[in-house]
Order: sequence, then C-alpha cells, then structure tokens
Amino acid sequence: MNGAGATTRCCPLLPAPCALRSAPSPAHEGRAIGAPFPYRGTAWYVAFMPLRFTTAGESHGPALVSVLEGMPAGVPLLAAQVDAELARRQQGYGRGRRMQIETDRIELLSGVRAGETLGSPIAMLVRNRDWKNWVDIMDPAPREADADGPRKRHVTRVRPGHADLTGLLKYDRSDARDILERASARETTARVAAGAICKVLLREVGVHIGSHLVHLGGVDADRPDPLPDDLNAAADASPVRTLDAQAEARMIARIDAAKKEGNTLGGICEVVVRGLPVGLGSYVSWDTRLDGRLGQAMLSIPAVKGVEIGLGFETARRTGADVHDEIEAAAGRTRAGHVRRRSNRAGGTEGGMTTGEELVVRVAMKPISTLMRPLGTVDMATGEAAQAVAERSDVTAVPAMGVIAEAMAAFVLASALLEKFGGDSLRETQRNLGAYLTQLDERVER
Ligand code: EPS
Repeated sequence: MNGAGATTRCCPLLPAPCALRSAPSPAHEGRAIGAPFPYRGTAWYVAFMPLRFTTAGESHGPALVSVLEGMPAGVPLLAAQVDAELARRQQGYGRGRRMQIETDRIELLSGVRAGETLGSPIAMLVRNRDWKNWVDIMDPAPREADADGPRKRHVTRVRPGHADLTGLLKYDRSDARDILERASARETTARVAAGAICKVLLREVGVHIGSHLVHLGGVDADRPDPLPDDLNAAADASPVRTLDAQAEARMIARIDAAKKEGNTLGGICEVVVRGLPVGLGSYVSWDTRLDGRLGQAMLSIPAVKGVEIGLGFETARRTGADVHDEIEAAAGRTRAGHVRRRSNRAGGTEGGMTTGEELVVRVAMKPISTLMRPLGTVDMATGEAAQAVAERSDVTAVPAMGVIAEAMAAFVLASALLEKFGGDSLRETQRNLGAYLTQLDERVER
C-alpha cells in the first residue's frame, strides 16, 4: 500500500474522534460536493443487490433460461437438487396435458464445477419438450408462408383476465401469441430453478422453506398447529398440497366439477420459513423493508392478486391487543435474540425486518384466465364481439403456485441474507452469520 493509501484509510479501530473518517472515500471521488451520493436513499439495495436473477424463454419456444448471479462460491450444488424442485412444480391435481409432455430438467451451463458453485453467474437451460410440436409456429426466423398471412395458432380473440389484450396494445402486435408465450406461467420453471439454488444456500445457514395450500376454489383447509416438521414432505404427499385430508377430497371434487364446466379455480397457499435470524431487511428505507420485497416478489407470480404476512388483512379488523404479539424472554433462542413472541400474528416480521419467529406469507391466486367455456370478448382482428380463444390449459395451478412462491421467498431471503452477511464464499457467509449470532448471545451473557 502506498503512503497516501495508508493515511486515507479509515480504520474503525482508531480512537474517536478520528480525523481520517472525514477523508473522502474512493466512492466519493469525482462527485460534485453536495451532489447526492449515488447509492444512498431509496435505491441503494438495488444498486448493491448482491443477488440477481433473470429468466428468458417463451412457453412453446426451444427452451427456458435462468441466470442467477451473486451466489457465493463453495455452495454444494447438484443439478438433481434443482430438478427435484422443478418436479415439485410440475405436480398438482388440475393441471392440463402439457405437464404430461414436459419433464423439466436443467442443464447447468456455467457457475458450478465439481458439485460446488464458483461465485460466477449460474446459467441454467430447461428444454421445452413441446417445442418440436411448435417449430413452425414459434420459429424465430421469418418463413416464406409468413407472406400469406398470420401463422397457425394465431390469437386475436383475447382472453379476459390475461395479458393478451393489454400486451397487444402496448407492444403494438397483431397476434396475441407474441404476448401470451411470454406471459405464460411456464416462465415460472426458470424462477423455480433460481429459487432452488437460493434454497440450498439458505439450508446451509439453517433456514428452511416450505409451503402448503390453505384454500382452493371455495374450499378452506384446516391448518394443523403445529405444522409438521417436514412441511413439504407432508404437503407434497397430497395431490393438491394440503394438510387437511377432508378438504383435499372436496378440493379434488371441486376441480373435477370445474373441469366439466369448462371453468377454472384459484386458491391460496401459505409459505412458511423457519430458522431465519432476527434482523434481515430493514426499516430505514421503504425499499429495504423485507415485507415489501416479499410482496413484490409474490405479486410478480402470474395470476397472483394478493399477499398477506401473518394475520394480514385480518389485523385491520382487530384491536391492537388482539393483533400484537407479546414478548417474553427465552434463553437459548439465539436466532430470535433470546426472546419469544407468545403468538406469531405478525408472521415473522416487525418493522420490515425478520423477528426470528417463523415467517408466514399467504399468497392468493386468481382462477386461470383460459376457460374452456370461454368468456365474451372482442376479436381484435375484426373488432367484432366474439368468444375468447380456448387454448389447452390447466383447471388450476394453485398447488404449483405454492412451489413457485417458495422459490420467490427463497430469492428474497437469500438476497437479504447476503446483504447483511456478505461473503464471496459460503464459509465467509457462515462465519459472518456466526459472528452475529455470537453477538446476540453476548447480549444475554452480559
Ligand atoms: C399456461 C398454459 C398451459 C400450462 C402452462 C401455463 O400450457 P399450454 O398452453 O402449453 O397447454 O400448462 O404451464 C406450463 C407449461 C408450466 O410449465 O407451468 C398459460 O397460458 O399460462
């Protein structure tokens, strides 16, 4: 290090007041005095977001792509772990024929070697087996036949509730297939692939995510208390991913009836996360609040219309005494700061931060907008009244939505974890978390 570097370094171990603390840091250089610090304020976490993922792919195109960036090195990872999550997403009573065509599997293109992450972007490819049936329709290259008119399976009778109509207008297209191929929930395969890796990271630091279905098509399921230790093993054993066997039978009957009617059904899943340390997320800025970030992630899932944390909307109907969770000392509960809430109506967050109690997020999905007995619409090619297109689809995808919501929760929580604890390697992240847990322990030992 040169002399100048040595004198401008601001060392937290120096006794205060430290003259060196006011020295400009490299991040300030080149910035006019008084100009806003580029990463302060509402968008800092976006600028520094340690974990990012993006997806690409059309439902009937050749493949889906998922790229996850920011995963520390040294996370043990096998393609089979991701494939297991993809298989869970493909399950669920009420899905259409497409799920019999597909067997989603990833090809790991980068970022993993000898069963461990490298710290570099992790790119994954999932081939669409249905592509071979859609080559003419989805071919990226122009075809001679294109001069004669729209391609086969073009869509102009736009479906109420789908992205078809607004997408056509916004992107100035004439065939709604240009919209629906990407708006399709098939894209969530790529999300689950990224989320599966986030889950592995979280497991390595003692955080476990599961989900189960609490409502489907007008049928409520009882929520056992306590929930099973292995929530996903119990939920995945049910064809609708519910823990209430009686409700399961009624839900299945409801799906069968809706199928006969050419109708579709929505529902609600509950995501439960255990082992989170207190203090992920923050109250300091609107976009650092963890509940806000979970809400955005969940509402980005196709067809999701509502999100609740803990009691959610019910809190608005109750008085404060019946909403807030009383606190008591609980030695040994390091991750919660050696306290316990006597109830968990808050659902694991206070002030936009994890409390160390179970995180409970409920996610509501509307019925799928492709109806076999279609709704009235306008044919956008002619302007005439018409019945909406009735493409092959699912009666319900709520059981799959639970798996997708787990993936989105895993991404948000892994991001928040890496923001707080950092680490280019898993060992470094674990060490930093360990130091924080020691700090929490020292508070009670003092
Ligand atoms: C979907 C329509 C159906 C679903 C699809 C989502 O596909 P297809 O049009 O090929 O019959 O099965 O979901 C998936 C393919 C999947 O992997 O989840 C839609 O329009 O959103």
